[in-house]
Amino acid sequence: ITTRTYGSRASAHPIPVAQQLLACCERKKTNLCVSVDVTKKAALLRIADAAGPYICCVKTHIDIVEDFDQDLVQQLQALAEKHDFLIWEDRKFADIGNTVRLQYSSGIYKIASWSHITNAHLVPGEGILTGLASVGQPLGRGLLLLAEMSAKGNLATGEYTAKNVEAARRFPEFVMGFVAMRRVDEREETAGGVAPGEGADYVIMTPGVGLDTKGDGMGQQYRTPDEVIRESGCDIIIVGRGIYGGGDGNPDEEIVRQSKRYQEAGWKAYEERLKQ
Ligand code: UP6
Repeated sequence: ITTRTYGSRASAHPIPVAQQLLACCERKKTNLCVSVDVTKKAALLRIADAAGPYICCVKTHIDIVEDFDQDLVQQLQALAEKHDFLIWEDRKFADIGNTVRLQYSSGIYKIASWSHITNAHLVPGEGILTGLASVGQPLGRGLLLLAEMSAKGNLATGEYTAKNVEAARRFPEFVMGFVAMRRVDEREETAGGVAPGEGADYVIMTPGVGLDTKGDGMGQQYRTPDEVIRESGCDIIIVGRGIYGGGDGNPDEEIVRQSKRYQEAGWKAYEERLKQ
């Protein structure tokens, strides 16, 4: 588990978007990414604006927004400027290289044109990375591989997780890290890992974070910021319903209150980790 600061990791990182993310964590003293899973444009923008001061990243599922338009993208980009955060479209690409190349660049959403970060499953093999990198790398985008998942009974374990780490090492200018539940890049249980401090520096971004509940009745499993950041060595906590509350979202005051609460808990866990 790394005890280096976000700031020192930012300056040494080879991928510009990872530098930006880590530098933003250091500057704003936050390792919180808010996941805004709402179906209305106005709700998405409202939540991103309210949470904005307390976060390093907004994660979207753009294909659930019923009234999506180009203006949503422009307004979200303006909020990212205003509040100093990055945008991650949680697209979870999972097709062959040629198909994902088109899904990433084209269609209604043109994800690569506005999303600093996106992510992919390695199920189709490394061709998916060749396809996505052909679009994203020239634009300075970064990719996360889903090496592990938070949901109960998920199949991203063991040898599959290790294969994700091995594949990432073959795309050092594009794969900036992993969605994972622990430091999968370090050699403990993972065959694909190396010893702490050796090899590339990956950003581990971790969903399934909540302070008030253990699950959602649909397989989601929640851990606390302390378990995720200090005990498991992950870098970024991703919080959705714990902040926006489900539906069209909590009122602004509640979003601000919860964002501050998770920011503080995540940062405290990080400071404790630095002392270990
Ligand atoms: N997400 C997970 N688990 C994973 C990968 N991604 O929960 O393994 C995503 C979900 C959702 C968010 O798609 O957008 O993280 C979690 O939301 P929640 O905090 O409301 O459960």
